[in-house]
Amino acid sequence: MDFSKYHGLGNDFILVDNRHQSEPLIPPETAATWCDRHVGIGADGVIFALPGQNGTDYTMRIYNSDGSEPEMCGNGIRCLAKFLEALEIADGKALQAPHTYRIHTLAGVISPTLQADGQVTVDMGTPILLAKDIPTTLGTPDDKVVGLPLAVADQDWAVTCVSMGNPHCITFVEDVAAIDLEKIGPQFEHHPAFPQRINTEFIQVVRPDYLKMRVWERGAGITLACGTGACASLVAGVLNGRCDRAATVELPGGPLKIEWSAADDRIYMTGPAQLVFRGVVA
Ligand code: ZDP
Repeated sequence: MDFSKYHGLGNDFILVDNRHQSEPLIPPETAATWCDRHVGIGADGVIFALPGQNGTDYTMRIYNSDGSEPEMCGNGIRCLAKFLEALEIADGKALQAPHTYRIHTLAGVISPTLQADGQVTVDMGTPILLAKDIPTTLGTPDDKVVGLPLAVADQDWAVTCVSMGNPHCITFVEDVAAIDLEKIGPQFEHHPAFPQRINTEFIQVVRPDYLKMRVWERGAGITLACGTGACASLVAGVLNGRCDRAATVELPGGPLKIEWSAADDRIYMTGPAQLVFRGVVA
């Protein structure tokens, strides 16, 4: 079977041309094997380009490297946009930048735009803030969760929760480099306060327009970047009065530009996506 390997700031994905069938061509267990960096291709997830639904151009589905299925993937959808462009060009279609795709996801319609300079800007939709919708049992169901205490690894963390379709828990720290991610990440992910598990972002505010982030991803562990996480972190920064509505978020794999538009309440994420190689898997 043919695949393409892409990455967005080192968050890497296996892309599958699934345009002729509305169910993913491989089951989650196979995806987990493909993601294995020793016996597989190696990736943080597998993304399927499926036929569109409800008038959209395409549908995106994704499996994490552990085989679980998240609702959305910010770096992944930039990779998907580049992958679709390559598929369409191979089909003889002439594309002109800027070019926007409307993609059906489990988090609603998300629209990536391929820019003339090669970057991809994604309309990530509006953030979801009520505790019951994250979901989390922290605070009260019909309220936002902003700076509430959560006990993890014998420490109280002030956490803010934001869903970008997928759930995120954000905490602000003095120094992201000092965080023992490997140890505390899993304890956040599996904390009983998060019934759907959680992605956790540790954020150091360098300036109001510049954040440094490290992430422990649900179903994937430590990754070099997380697009939905960068968006959720900027929202958390604004809700806590710690950052501007537009900022650069520096991830281990490089920077993303994030803006939470005051005009339409939507989040816009701009960053790169790159083809690494194409291959055939046994
Ligand atoms: O929500 C989850 O289970 C995440 N692991 C999904 C992947 C998110 C991602 N890193 C992103 O860029 O948004 C791909």
